[in-house]
Amino acid sequence: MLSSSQGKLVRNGEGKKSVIWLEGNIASGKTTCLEYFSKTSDIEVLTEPVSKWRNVQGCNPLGLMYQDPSRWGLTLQTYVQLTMLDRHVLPMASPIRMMERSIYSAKYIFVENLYKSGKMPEVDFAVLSEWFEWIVKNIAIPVDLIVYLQTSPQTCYERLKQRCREEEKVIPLEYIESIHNLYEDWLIHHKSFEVPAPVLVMPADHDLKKMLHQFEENREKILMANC
Ligand code: DCP
Repeated sequence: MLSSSQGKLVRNGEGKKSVIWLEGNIASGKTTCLEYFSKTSDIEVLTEPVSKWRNVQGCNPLGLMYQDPSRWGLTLQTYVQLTMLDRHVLPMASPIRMMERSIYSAKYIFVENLYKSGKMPEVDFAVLSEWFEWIVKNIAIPVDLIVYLQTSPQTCYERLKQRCREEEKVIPLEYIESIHNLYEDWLIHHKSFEVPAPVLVMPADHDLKKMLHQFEENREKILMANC
């Protein structure tokens, strides 16, 4: 049994741990949500290793991928797969872990998008797919709840333009729409791939104030994922 009040978590029941994945489109507000829950004691928050994707030994695979996806998509996504796996297997430091995205969305959303849009050669897709299948078959990737920040592509596009991350300046609305459709097919319509845990859908087009209110409203549901 677990209860929480004013950011303090009270957990009864020995040794039960829970893992929550926070999923959503580019610029859907994942960072804000993670920041919010990071203030709760007994939760560890793992952000997406974007800084590594922008700088691996002095190279920027994220930037290269946006410049020339056909050439660099495999490079970026191989590194994403490695860095996400590294996050998944990290021993848990708290009873609850909330992590930004997962090795699953890396494959089911981003790799799939590159391939489906004709920007990833078949051989690259095949190699990444075999790597992914091997990993999920042989390595335990725990998850108890998926929180999906559901946005409209237009909202994400506006937020993306506002935050002005250098590499992302070339992203068109159509790219955000494709990512949105893949997420919806996966987590809402259950039309594409296996969904490895129950999904909590949180509408996320709202302004900051309303989003913070919604996080608070859903606090118990999220933190009790495994109870
Ligand atoms: N990305 C990618 N392939 C993946 C995962 C992410 O190409 N498998 C890209 C999309 C973005 C960048 O990495 O350009 C970072 O992802 P987000 O924008 O979703 O991460 P943020 O931390 O910026 O999310 P948010 O704005 O929701 O807080």
